[in-house]
Amino acid sequence: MSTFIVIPTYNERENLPTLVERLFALPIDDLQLLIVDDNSPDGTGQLADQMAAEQPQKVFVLHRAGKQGLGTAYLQGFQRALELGADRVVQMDADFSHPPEKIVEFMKEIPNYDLVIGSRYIAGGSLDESWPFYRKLLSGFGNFYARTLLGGHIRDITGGFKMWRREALERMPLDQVKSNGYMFQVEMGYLAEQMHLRIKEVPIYFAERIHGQSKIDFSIQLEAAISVWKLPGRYRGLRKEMRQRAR
Ligand SMILES: Nc1nc2c(ncn2[C@@H]2O[C@H](COP(=O)(O)OP(=O)(O)O)[C@@H](O)[C@H]2O)c(=O)[nH]1
Ligand SMILES: [Mg+2]
Repeated sequence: MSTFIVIPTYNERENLPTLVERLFALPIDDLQLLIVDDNSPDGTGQLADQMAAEQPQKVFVLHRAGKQGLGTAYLQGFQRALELGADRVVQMDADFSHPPEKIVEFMKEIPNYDLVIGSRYIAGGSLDESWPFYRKLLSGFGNFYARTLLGGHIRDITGGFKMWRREALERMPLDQVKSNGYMFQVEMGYLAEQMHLRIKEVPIYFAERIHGQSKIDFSIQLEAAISVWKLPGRYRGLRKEMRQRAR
């Protein structure tokens, strides 16, 4: 069984080597990495190429011409991982906010689910202790806002640490997914529920990055807040189709 971890990177030179080391130290057979780099000015892409040259069966790199956003990085990464034969696909950030060791727990759950989500908003999950109150509030509110507007059961709808079963990703209408940034996570979660995927949330501690800087700015958050409203309308056809199939 092949497990692929898709890691989008933009200026993650200081994080990538340690992350790769930690991932390959996990007790998971047949683990492969796909790094999706957007021509990072700090040379992350070349660093990834070096790693791929050292372990050509285990590390793959997808280069894109410039910074094109997290959503399309994942969509192209998922497609490539499936082409390369992935049975399971993990999505995670490169900055250690998503604890690599949790993937072992995801592996235990995935035989019984289509999608496993690392969740900050279920019992046992939490945000970095050093975050100021307003930041926790903003994150919690954003998540609550999206969940309330969209309905559904996923507690951490804005989170980006997930494991997908191959068949589930293949069933998802990925060609219709339009959002980038935070909204990408929301759209994928919403779609997973509309497709009636079996979803499991596992608690995680979301740590603040130590090296490098966040690439997500206020405009991306604002875009997310507005476009949540548009999602149900955009997928009206899909929801109808799913209702008809259920009959
Ligand atoms: N390839 C690619 N990666 C990106 C882009 N934007 C962010 N990332 C990566 O996506 C992950 C999450 O981004 P980050 O800035 O940490 O978001 P935050 O944790 O919400 O502040 C990191 O691994 C980033 O390097 C992008 O436009 N292209
Ligand atoms: Mg981050």
